[in-house]
Amino acid sequence: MPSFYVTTPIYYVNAAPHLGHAYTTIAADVLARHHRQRGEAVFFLTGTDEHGEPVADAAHAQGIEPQELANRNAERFRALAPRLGASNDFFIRTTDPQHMAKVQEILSRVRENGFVYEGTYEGWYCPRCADFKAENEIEEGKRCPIHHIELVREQEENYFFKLSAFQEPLERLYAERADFVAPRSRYNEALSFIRSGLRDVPLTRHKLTWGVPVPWDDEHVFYVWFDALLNYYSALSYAKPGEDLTEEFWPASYHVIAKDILRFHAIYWPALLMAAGLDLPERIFVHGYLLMDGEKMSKSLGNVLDPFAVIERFGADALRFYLLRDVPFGQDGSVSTEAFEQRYASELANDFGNLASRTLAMLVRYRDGVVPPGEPDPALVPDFDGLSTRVEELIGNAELTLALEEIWQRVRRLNRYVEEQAPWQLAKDDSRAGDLDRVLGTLAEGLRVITVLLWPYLPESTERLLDALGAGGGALDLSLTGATLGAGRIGRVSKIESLFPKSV
Ligand code: ME8
Repeated sequence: MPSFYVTTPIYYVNAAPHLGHAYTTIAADVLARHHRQRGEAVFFLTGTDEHGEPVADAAHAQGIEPQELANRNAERFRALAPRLGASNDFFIRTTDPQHMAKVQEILSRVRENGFVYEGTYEGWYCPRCADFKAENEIEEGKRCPIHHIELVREQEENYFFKLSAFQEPLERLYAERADFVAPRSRYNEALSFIRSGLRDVPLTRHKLTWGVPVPWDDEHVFYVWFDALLNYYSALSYAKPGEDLTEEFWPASYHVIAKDILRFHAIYWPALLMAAGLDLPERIFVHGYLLMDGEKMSKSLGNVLDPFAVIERFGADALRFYLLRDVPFGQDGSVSTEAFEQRYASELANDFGNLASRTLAMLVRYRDGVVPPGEPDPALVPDFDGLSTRVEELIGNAELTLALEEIWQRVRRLNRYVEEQAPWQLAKDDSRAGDLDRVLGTLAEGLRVITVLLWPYLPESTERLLDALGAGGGALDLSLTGATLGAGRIGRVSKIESLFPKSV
């Protein structure tokens, strides 16, 4: 069985989760579910990044220890995943002792392999990003381009990672693997950063104590980014008690991230893996920012929209749908409650919810819930031809929004089919019973196909719908191979409560 390993970034626990975190977790979950539908063995990882300055500073500002703040906020992130409908197989915390031991092991190996040396670092540092800024990134007034706060001039004795040794190997990697980073614009951005010349970077911090101790020098902890990146590797060794999943799932298939952390994932990470003699991930999928009033939403900027509140009122599926439908995956996009409510009413409640409830209601009213056997209507067959293959191709290229649009066109096509065929008219005329059979059978089958294809996006409501479509017993097949018109065998259906009620 082919294996598929997908990750989200591990989120900083300096504050509670917000919609931006929810967005990445949802996107990664769509990929995980889609690959399960392909029949692959899937491992889906998310978690929290708990060391480093952003967390230590936030804790001290509240007068508590970093571990206490980490414990409190890690629980919030852990609880968010299932509320979003995310099907992660494990939740990693970088304060897990197994992770910390693995970081020490791998980074010691990097040193043994000759890629670590001692030196003095001097440069501009943003404590919120936990990142040293290159001269050409710095905003007017020596400010951070993301947080707009003043940068700190840092000078300290450090151990360095010889990133510069990977200039050529990275250029080769990018030349050989044109899809290593997607979309293409991000690939180009990473490549031009490499070509501008790579400088060595600090591997450890001297002044900080909140981090993984450096085994060969107890006055240092590892720089949080190296600790954090290694989560993708360490998790496999202890996620399943008594078993090591590394062999089965390493290297990772996809790392899903936003563009803010591109450099770490597209440059530092492959370089670090090469230095440790480990295989590189297949691809890095980079999405844009969710924007409110044109600014990136972030904990430190304070302009956040609470995903828990949205889910409370409209359900996780509505949030998943809105984010992947309204913001083209890979680009920045504004989010607003108005746009959310508009999509909810016109697309979820009207297009999809109505199609589902009226199809099932007509089957119950006119045929006692029994789906008439027979071939699907030739009038509709061409519109569904090649659909699941197309969806597979698009999702395979991280085109999550385009894939959803392909499916949605069929939702609309089925609604038009209902209007064109007017089953309520056919039902008035006994001589047209055969036509009514064909229309109802085709609708049931069309609804089944789009429900299977929508499952990664709307897991909760599609599972309810599949239950109603499979009311005759025997779970309906969720696999992609069954997602073609005429492939399914629906026996009996039952009515359902509205999937997306209009008044919530
Ligand atoms: O960077 N729009 O953690 P973080 C879209 N710990 N996505 C957003 C977003 C927004 N406005 N805001 C956040 C870190 N995200 C490190 C990562 S990984 C080894 C270590 C999402 O809490 C997006 O995925 O700042 C972004 O890359 C991530 O949260 C940053 O989360």
